[in-house]
Amino acid sequence: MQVVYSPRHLLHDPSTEIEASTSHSPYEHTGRAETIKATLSADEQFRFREPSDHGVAPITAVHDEGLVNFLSVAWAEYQREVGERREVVPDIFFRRELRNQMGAASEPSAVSARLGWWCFETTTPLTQGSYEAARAAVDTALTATDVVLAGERVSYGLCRPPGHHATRDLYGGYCFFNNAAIAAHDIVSRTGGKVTVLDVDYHHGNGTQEIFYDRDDVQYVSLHGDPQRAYPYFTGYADETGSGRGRGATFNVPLAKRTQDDAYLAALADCCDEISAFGPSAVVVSLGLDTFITDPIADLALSTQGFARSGALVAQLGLPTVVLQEGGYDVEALGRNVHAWLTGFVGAV
Ligand code: SP5
Ligand code: ZN
Repeated sequence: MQVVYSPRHLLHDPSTEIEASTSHSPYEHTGRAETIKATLSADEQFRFREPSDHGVAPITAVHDEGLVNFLSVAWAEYQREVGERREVVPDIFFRRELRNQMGAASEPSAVSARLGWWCFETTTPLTQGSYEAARAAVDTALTATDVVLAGERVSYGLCRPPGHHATRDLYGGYCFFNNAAIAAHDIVSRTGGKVTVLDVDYHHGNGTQEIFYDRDDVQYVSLHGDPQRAYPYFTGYADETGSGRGRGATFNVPLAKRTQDDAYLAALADCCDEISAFGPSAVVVSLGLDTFITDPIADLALSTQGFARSGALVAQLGLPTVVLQEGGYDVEALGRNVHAWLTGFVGAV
């Protein structure tokens, strides 16, 4: 299997995360991608390559150009306007209700205001190299897509930072650009075929869902911790099924605390039935391993063997598959869990 990896992910190197009313070392850090790289490198069936530059056009095909432009200048602008900081986090968020009865808002010019305009939460600090790393993650996803469109059955893009929380015009949830959505849209625009994004990260991929919510050419299917108790809280409910032409092309399965392998695999089998009924020509998997039993920020209870079974079940769809890295924060187990999922897939082909 081809693995796409870029050392440029190291340029996104935050030292803090503001979460649960504390400032602590970040769950999403460089060591995550490095441990996955080390584990897969030790198995000769994984062949590594670096991504090629795909430019900005595939990004602005799914994201607001304003978000891309902002991220490209925000860190430097903050250093000039506010002061020298290692990393930059919003201290205000725009909410529509601030202007009730006062007409629409528009983007202000102050960088502090612009942060709150383009970001939705506090756990995604911008560092000096974050934009370059986020661009590399997109190139990683698009290069993995190229591998599959060239005829390989499956490829793996070791994307970092992850992507599925980034909406058309907001970043957050450790995500800047929505790598999976960009890849899915790229497949549709290059092949004309329908695509499914299957999201197995613990967290609902609110960004991917939003980007495709009204479209009938990209299906979004997700299993995740019930948003009644789990981040991102405001999306991922079972009654969110799409709108307009996209009605019926979104499928959410909220899961109970401590869900184990057998129950998870049964839910995943239902998802695979939905995918087969949609009839896509390719699948993009948002692969999060934060469903693992000892993940520090989640509460499901999958085992490493459960990941192997998940990969095998997805392979049984019989479709060209681009697997892209999302979350997974038990770093000690992360490499072997990714390895289990991918070898589970290959073993079932
Ligand atoms: C890509 C991805 O997995 N993003 C996840 C972002 C989640 N960030 C906030 C998590 C809040 C978790 N709070 C639980 C505290 C346990 N100590
Ligand atoms: Zn996650």
